[in-house]
Amino acid sequence: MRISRSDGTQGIPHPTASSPISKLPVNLAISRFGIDDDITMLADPLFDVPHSRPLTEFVPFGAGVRLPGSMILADESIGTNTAAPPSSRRPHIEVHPLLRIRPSILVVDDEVLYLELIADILGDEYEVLLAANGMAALEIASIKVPHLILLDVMLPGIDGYEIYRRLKADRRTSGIPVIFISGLGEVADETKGLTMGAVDYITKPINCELVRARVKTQIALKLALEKLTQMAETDGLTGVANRSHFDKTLAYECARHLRSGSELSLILLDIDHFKAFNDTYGHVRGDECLREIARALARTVSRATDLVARYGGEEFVVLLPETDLHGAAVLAEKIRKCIRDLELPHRGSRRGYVTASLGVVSGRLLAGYSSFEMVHAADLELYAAKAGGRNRMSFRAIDRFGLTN
Ligand code: GH3
Ligand code: MG
Ligand code: MG
Repeated sequence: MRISRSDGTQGIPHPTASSPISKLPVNLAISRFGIDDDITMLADPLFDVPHSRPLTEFVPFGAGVRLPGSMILADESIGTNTAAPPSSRRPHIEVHPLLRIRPSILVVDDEVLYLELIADILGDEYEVLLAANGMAALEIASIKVPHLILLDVMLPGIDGYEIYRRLKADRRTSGIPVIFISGLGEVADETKGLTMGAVDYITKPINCELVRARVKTQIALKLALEKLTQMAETDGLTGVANRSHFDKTLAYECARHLRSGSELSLILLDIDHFKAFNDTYGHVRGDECLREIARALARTVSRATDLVARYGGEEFVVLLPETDLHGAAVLAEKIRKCIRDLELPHRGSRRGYVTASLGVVSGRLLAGYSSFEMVHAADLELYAAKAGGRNRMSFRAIDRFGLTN
């Protein structure tokens, strides 16, 4: 049992080295409970967490400072996963009930007094991250993906407008709302910021209540939008990703793998004799069975970059980026066994339990590919698994997606 304790100086920007903030400790720990790879994060000197491991400092020296008591929601697999498209790759995260995750806000200003003042205004309600220059802001934003950014327009070197453009050009940060803060109180300046797409504009000298109120509104909007997005991407019955989200992610991953030249794998899974299951036990039990299978899949597939989705009816897909055929086949076999070992009774199947068949394909993509060639190839393997007697998998390496027609 241990809690990681680091003295916050590691992340202090040079200009604030003498600030009282630098002398306060930051305490963090990440813990995994149980076998499901659920992640629980705690940040408090009072807690001793079993199986915890220290969180590596993600803000390089001189780049930024994290306030004492702030909570970090980041695991190496999430926080540094530059390939992850928004919201699709979040592993199941459970937050200790004693410590609710607070929305995070990145404040960017070269004036240390303003950094401290805004941190003071917002620190009680939010996790506040601070950056004293534009490059540090871009780095922290891409790693932490805060809920909101307060961005000073007048920064040395790259100004706030340019930082804004770069944030919007990066897929990892483009969805973060930005409020500009500026001493330029002219209508033209404000109009420029808002026209670029900033959600609000605050002028210096700042008013504490105004900052609090405007931030509160934008955070509420952001959280509501995140919830809506999550609902739109989730299958209502099983809770895993839905078909439309899978289609989008597949297209994204195919394009990314075409550029990188690395291998992409896909598992297509179909429950055996499911019509007979419904006929025997009714559709309500059928639905419960689908939920059980989805849970088993989510448990077995643990990498943050993998995606489990319901393809339709009693078919599921697992998309495995940067994975070769060997890795995909090992996982598919683990899934097959896990479903069989659930021992869900099925009188309509000669095996007596619910089983599934799986088709697995892996390959590299060539220009001119169609992402659905992959699904089609996995479908052929699934058909082979069914024809071979069900409760099994069939796999094939295809290193020339794009030339299969
Ligand atoms: P096979 O082993 O060849 O896959 O046979 P099967 O019976 O599983 O395949 P078939 O395509 O004949 O039947 C699929 C069944 O899945 C039919 C349909 O009633 C059932 N099903 C599809 N979606 C749902 C659902 O959302 N809930 C329930 N309860 N059943 C569903
Ligand atoms: Mg089917
Ligand atoms: Mg079936």
